[in-house]
Amino acid sequence: QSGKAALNFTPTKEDYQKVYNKVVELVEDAGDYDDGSYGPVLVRLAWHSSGTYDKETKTGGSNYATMRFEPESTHGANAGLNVARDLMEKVKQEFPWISYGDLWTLGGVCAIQEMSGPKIPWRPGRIDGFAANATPDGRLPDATQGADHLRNIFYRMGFNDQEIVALSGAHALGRCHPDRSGFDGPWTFSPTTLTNDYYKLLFDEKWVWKKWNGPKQLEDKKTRSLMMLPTDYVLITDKSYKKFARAYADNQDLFFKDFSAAVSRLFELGVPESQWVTSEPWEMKTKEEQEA
Ligand code: CCH
Repeated sequence: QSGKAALNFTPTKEDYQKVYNKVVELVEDAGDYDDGSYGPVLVRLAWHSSGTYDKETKTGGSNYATMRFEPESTHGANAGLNVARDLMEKVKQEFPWISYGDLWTLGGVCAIQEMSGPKIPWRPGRIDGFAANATPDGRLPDATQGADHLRNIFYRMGFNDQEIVALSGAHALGRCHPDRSGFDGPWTFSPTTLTNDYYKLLFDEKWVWKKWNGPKQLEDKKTRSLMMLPTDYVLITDKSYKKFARAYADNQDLFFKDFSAAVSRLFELGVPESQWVTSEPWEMKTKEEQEA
């Protein structure tokens, strides 16, 4: 579409499905990047663009996609997310009518679903904002801290302990990069497939502090190839978190159900009700379902 056509165009669910399908194409075309997929870093972009929300002041969240602007783009927590933003820019060029907030969250939904995760109900309606809509640094969690810090951060977004534990299961995906966060390594042996292995490994492996010059992180004693952040480890040391972590370790269906609900809500944080184009979120089709 030309820029002019884009202005007069009211996209339908089918148009958003086309955007989804374009993301699938790009995610799979990752070559040697990380574990052969851009999926995990797209999930992280969607999460970091949403997780700045503060329910008291109703600031932050996915509405305005303010991570496009400095200084938010250079906030320490967002290091490396330029990879994901640049990838999404290729989608934006083909579908200029979509807002960045819708694009980034739909990218996260697509990545989760295509990496064997549950359906994440999603709907469009976010609008592009300005640098002035950005929130100050420090709203995203700090991996070196503990259980209370996680509560402070996630309660501010409006989540409870169960949802904190469910959302953390995203760390079944992807890895830490020394040149981004300083931490190193993946959480699971299958970082491009969503499973409940993150919880299982937390309980089943013996976790010891890694001896190195980097930031404090744990490694599994047996293979020393997996990692946990201090904030991951509190999910089995804090009594309230542990109960939910155990339930998710024992039941992947339960994890998927709760993860889907919590992520769907996460990606909607900060969007005024009046902006949604539909009252009921949609389930976008996976590539596999469309081929069937
Ligand atoms: Fe996370 N995450 N995350 N995380 N995260 C990192 C990577 C990923 C924390 C810290 C880190 C969530 C919650 C938390 C993903 C999704 C979610 C990294 C490594 C750190 C550090 C970054 C790097 O070096 O590239 C902390 C602390 C919390 C506290 O709760 C939540 C919630 C989600 C999504 C729902 C994903 C996916 C990655 C992998 C990214 C990649 O590039 O592989």
